[in-house]
Amino acid sequence: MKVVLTCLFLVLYFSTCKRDNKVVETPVLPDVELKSRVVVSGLINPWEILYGPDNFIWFTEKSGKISRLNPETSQIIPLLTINEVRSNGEGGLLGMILHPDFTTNPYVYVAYNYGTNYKGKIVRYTFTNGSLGSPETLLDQIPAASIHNGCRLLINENKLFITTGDASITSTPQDINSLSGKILRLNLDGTIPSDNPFPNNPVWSYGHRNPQGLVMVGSKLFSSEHGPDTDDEINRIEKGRNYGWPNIKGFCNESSETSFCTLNNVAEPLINWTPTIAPSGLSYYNSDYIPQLKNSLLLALLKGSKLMQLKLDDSQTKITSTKDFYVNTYGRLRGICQSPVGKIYICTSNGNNDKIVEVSK
Ligand SMILES: [Ca+2]
Repeated sequence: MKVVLTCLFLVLYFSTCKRDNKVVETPVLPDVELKSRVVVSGLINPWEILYGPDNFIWFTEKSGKISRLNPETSQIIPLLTINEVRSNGEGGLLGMILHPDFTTNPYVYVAYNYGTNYKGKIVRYTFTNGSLGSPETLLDQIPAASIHNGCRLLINENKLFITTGDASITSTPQDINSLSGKILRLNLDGTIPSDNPFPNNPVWSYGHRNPQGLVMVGSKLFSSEHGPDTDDEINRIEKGRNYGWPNIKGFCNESSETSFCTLNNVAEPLINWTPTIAPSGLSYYNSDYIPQLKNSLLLALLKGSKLMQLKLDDSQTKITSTKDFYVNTYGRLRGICQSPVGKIYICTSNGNNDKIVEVSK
């Protein structure tokens, strides 16, 4: 009895009590209290925010502007306006990523829409003496439209991943010879990696509608994706897999879906949402700074107008719980990034007086 009581007592402080009464060393810490602070306001449709190695937040605005923000002083340093960008509905200057070895390779990769026949392209700029120049186009002629342009960028192991939407033409995501409705993978010079799933083809996965979030967790790639009137999704992206759009929405759970799913080995989402919430920016939090967020995906929601925590299991293959933050506090949220310390930054997408907000403790 005494042993049992001792164990129960310890459970109040520690997550697990082993059968031999030795305590496993995972303390259940109380949640730290979070506070949020508007770092800057008055922006118009910021889309991507990145925490740079210079301790500035680099961000795009859909109209074509790239800027750096000092999160301590709120000073904005404009870097470049890309005159070629044409903002049209959801399209414009969208994704951006910095080279992972930025000090030795000061390259900035951006995704934007342009031209009267409206296309998307991926361009690499070089950052020298405080300004961006020497644009090199790495990929061009990505179908674009006023809706569903994807454009989230990610670099992992010297490969550039690019999400593309269906650009409102639903016949293209199942066509591996079209650049739309895909997650693409390129070498950092724009060439096609020899180990891509389809020879001489930038397609890494297909059957996507409009993925707008992309993050690597260890060796696993996750994306967020806008569904139609139902079935927003989080997917684990695997080489060469078909994610079903437009034949499949969400899980392979309708009688009309099962044969397509079987024939095409369709990958099902980890989680889906109906009614839809419009998921966009996605990050992975594993810092000790905010312990209750460790091993979680963090998701910026547009329609849902909140920040969502998606807690992962230890193997990072399942979402075990979700929790909402800042519901209707800042409006629609588009992008998310983190500082090395573990502070979180989110940007709003309300179309006027947009903000970059810091979440700290
Ligand atoms: Ca379904």
